[in-house]
Formats: sequence, structure tokens, C-alpha cells
Amino acid sequence: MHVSVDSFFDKATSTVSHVVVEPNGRRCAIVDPVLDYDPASGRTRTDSADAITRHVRDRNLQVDWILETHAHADHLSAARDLRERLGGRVGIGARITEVQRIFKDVFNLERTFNTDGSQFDHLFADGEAFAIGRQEARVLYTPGHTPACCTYVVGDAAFVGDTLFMPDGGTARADFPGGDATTLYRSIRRILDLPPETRLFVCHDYQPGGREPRWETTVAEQRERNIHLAGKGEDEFVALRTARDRTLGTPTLLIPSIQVNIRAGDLPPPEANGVSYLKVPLNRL
Ligand SMILES: N[C@@H](CCC(=O)N[C@@H](CS)C(=O)NCC(=O)O)C(=O)O
Ligand SMILES: [Fe+2]
Repeated sequence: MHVSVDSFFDKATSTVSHVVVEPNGRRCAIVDPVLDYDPASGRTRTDSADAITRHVRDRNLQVDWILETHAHADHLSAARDLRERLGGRVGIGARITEVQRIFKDVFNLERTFNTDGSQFDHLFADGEAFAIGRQEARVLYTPGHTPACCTYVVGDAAFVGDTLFMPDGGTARADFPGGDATTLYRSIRRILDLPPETRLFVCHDYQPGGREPRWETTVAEQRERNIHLAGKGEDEFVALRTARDRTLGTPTLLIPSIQVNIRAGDLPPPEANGVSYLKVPLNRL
């Protein structure tokens, strides 16, 4: 079943958010929305979420789901903000609890921070079926970049998060806490086992060679042309991925992003003066 997808590119973090709508209907899901954040001032803005809100309202869409492919480490999630404005349920893979446990420790979070995923409205199991209006959708666990990474298969489209990028961009890094290159390779194989015509929507495009941003590809195209995968087996991939990861720096927004995203896009509880604070763990990450 062909589903309609509109995508929103955030230049600041090279993130792509998507809105997928059921065929012949008005119900939709928002995938990986961005909350803009200026680290110099500690200010959040909602320009990206405003664009999605306008899109949804102009088309008179109804939001069933706000889907996170994972707890992003490079941008803050606008899931809470959009849920307040547009409704819908915020969903993520159930293994988010592992990510919460890892980072509760790293950030020495408040005792009352729950690592049971209860900040989210729904925790998806591997293979779980759900619906966007009358359109069936399915969850495929695709860990490796993080333990909780999911791919959402909706009709002829799959939202792959950070697994594959565009064929000329290769694949996501596997060196975050709980990440693993072999696991990522096996997850990518699951995606590439989908029918060849499946349209794949990626979560980032780093515009290799300075080309225009792109975010839609197919399983067939990835099998043939992905620069990290075509003609390579598991061992070669793992060696390549591990070598590349050693050259990558910490994402600029990792520290703020994780603290907000493991709370489903909520800011940390305000302190006695009514202000929310983020922590910076020194010499830990
Ligand atoms: N320079 C970017 C890097 C972000 C980054 O590390 N992105 C992750 C996805 S969250 C990735 O997989 N990057 C792959 C790569 O750079 O090869 C930033 O600071 O935000
Ligand atoms: Fe990511």
C-alpha cells in the first residue's frame, strides 16, 4: 500500500523528520521531530516543530503517533511539544529502558528518574503491529547504533532511523554506549531483506560532497550501491565501521540531547527557582 510521506530537513543537525499519512485518510504519524536548541544560550526554539505543526494543521491531519526511531544523541526531540499541540502517542522501542539505565548512571540523574520507559506513551516490542488510521504498520528492531533502535514499516515505506544513510552516506556510527558494529550489520540485513521496492526514509543526511540533502532511497538501491555495504560481508563491514568510528568526534549536542530524549522530549524537572538545568559530566564520556 502506497503511503504519502512529507519530510522536513533540519540543517543545523542534518536530521530528517517525516510525516506519514494513511492512504485515503487523514490519520498520520510524525517520525523523529526536532526541538531546536542553541547550546550557547541554553535556549530551545520550536521553528522545526512549528513547520510540522503547520503542515499537519493545513492538511487537517490527525496525529495518531509520534514515533522515535531511537533516543537521538545529536538533537533534542520535539515529541512532548508536538504531543501537547497536536495530540498522538509517543512511541519508542522497549529497549529504551537499557538506554535509560546507562545514562541515568552517566548523568547521575535524580533518584526518582524511572528507567522503565514510563515517560513514553508506548513501548514497542520487536515485530509488534500497530495502526496509523486504517494503515497497518510494523516494528522491526534494528539495534547497533543504539540498543533501542527501531525501524517502522508503514505500507511501502520504512523509517530506518540511524542504520543506513543514503547510499553515498553509508551507515550510522556504532560507538555510542550500548552500540555495536556487528549488531548494526545484522540489523541492516533485516532491513535489506524487505521487498526490494520498499522506500527507505533515513533520519540523517550529511550531504556527502556538499550535494543537496536527500532522504528517500529503496532497498534495491541500498543493496546495490551503499558505500559501506555493497560487495562487503559482515567482517569487512565491522572493520570499516570500527575504523571510521575511531575518527568521529562526540556529536555537538550529545550531552543535552540524551538528557532530554530519554525523558521522551521533556526537560529535566525544574529546580526550586523554577528553572530546568542540564548537567555536563566531566571526563566521563
Ligand atoms: N557532526 C555531527 C555528527 C553527528 C553524528 O555522530 N551522527 C551520528 C548519528 S546520531 C552518525 O551516525 N554519524 C555517522 C558519521 O558521521 O559517519 C554532530 O556533531 O551532530
Ligand atoms: Fe542517532
